[in-house]
Amino acid sequence: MFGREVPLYDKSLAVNQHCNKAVCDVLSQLFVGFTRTESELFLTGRERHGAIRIGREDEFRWVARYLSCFDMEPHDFYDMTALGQKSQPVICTAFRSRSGPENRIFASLLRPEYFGEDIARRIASALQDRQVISPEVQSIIEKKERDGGLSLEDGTFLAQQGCEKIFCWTGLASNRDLYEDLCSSGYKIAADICCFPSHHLNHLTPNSLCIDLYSLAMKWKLGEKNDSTFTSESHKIISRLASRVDGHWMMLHFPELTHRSLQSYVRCEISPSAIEKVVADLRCSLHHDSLDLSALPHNGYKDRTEGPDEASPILLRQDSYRALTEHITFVDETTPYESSHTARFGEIEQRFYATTSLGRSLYDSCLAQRDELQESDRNDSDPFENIPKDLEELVIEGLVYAEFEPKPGTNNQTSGETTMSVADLIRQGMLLFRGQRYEDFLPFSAAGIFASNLDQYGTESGSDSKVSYTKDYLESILGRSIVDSQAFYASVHQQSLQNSLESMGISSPLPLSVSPGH
Ligand code: OOG
Ligand code: NI
Repeated sequence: MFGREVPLYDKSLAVNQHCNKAVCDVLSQLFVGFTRTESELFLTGRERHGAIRIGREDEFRWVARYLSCFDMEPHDFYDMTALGQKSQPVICTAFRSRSGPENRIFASLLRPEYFGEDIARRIASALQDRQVISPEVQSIIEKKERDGGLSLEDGTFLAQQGCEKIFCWTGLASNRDLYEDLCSSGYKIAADICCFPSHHLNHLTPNSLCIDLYSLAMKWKLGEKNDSTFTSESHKIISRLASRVDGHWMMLHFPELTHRSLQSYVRCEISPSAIEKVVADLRCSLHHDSLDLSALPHNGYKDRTEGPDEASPILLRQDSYRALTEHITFVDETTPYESSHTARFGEIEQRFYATTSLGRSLYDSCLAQRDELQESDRNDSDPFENIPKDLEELVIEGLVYAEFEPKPGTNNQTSGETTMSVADLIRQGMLLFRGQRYEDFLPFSAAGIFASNLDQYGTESGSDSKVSYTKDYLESILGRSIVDSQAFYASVHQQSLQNSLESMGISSPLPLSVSPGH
């Protein structure tokens, strides 16, 4: 559906597939025995989240109930109204499954009370009669809630309605006066929500195995970088990646890999000439005429990647091509009025390790330091230097969540009492671990993405009395609880640690130098 709606998106998906293939070519030389079939590679590079923006509370609740039919539950509360200068008039959550978190919908709910009274009233009146989820879909959702499941036919119908109506772009707008007033007072996002008839997808975000390579390739194909810059920069990016990749990186990016499968690979080096060959192959596949993105209407690529720096494997890195200028028609006028709208962009993401609260505060302080340095135009120090680059260190310092398992053959080897700490067990290879991947979102990255695409770095509330929003508040709108993803990562960490220690025959007391820091 989205590929049909946005041709540039479809092409960017192809660029991502080619870049991921180049990364896998490198990986199969670094880990001899590692291979990916075309279809596995295809699935790896598909979309991982989409974003929708909703106007009314009851609409938000219906969307939540609809997504719950697909086992997607709201995770975490993001208050975009409280980001100072970067604020937007929305509060958000992300719908995903707890056990299969790979597909997510980031959903924003407009807060009319963010605006002055007059605008709030006009927004309410523009939205009051909209019905995006039809009575037929509503009754199937109710049936699912009653019966605890759906027939294949009903499930298929729900999915179809999603693709044919609920999340579709129509290009049909209404309430031109309101649209123009919202845009000119800096509330473009509100116009995107209130003046259209569906919960159209704002973007879909594919999964990259190397976001720097993808962003470079997109800039080249969009005509922002020339051939020789692409060649030399991609060589550097791939060389840095090759020097950084280890078994943990492999397990993070390919969750189906186990400790055992990693052991079966033979670890090798990759030579500069082999990297040259990977770059040449990538150039050749991207050179294909149908990937001449500069021939399609576009507004360029974003200036800066959101999230941590390239070397710090935590949380989430995101970038995007900028929102496209799309044709719209105001249809509620005697003579339909032709115009344009700029809101839908093309994001990309690469996910890393989920941080504990300790790790998250470290990240937040690095980010604040980076902003300060940028303001002062200095770049003589690296704001992310205090973040360890290696998973073992990140786990031992309690900065990220892991999932533990005992090394095979260590069952009941230790005699109950031990003076070894968890850190010792990790360092000696007795306790195996994998980093948990971060499955959620980052409000400041989202703000950066919103900002660059709206050409507005946030807009502070125009209301006299500032409301502060809480998770409870959104829960009351949803009529259900919001899952606390931090608690979930922490419980996987703790449980797997405890189970591993038990099966190794280690009973407490054991000095736990690794704390999940929740
Ligand atoms: C949502 C922005 C948030 C992300 O990846 O952080 C988001 C939006 O633009 O509606 O999708
Ligand atoms: Ni996004």
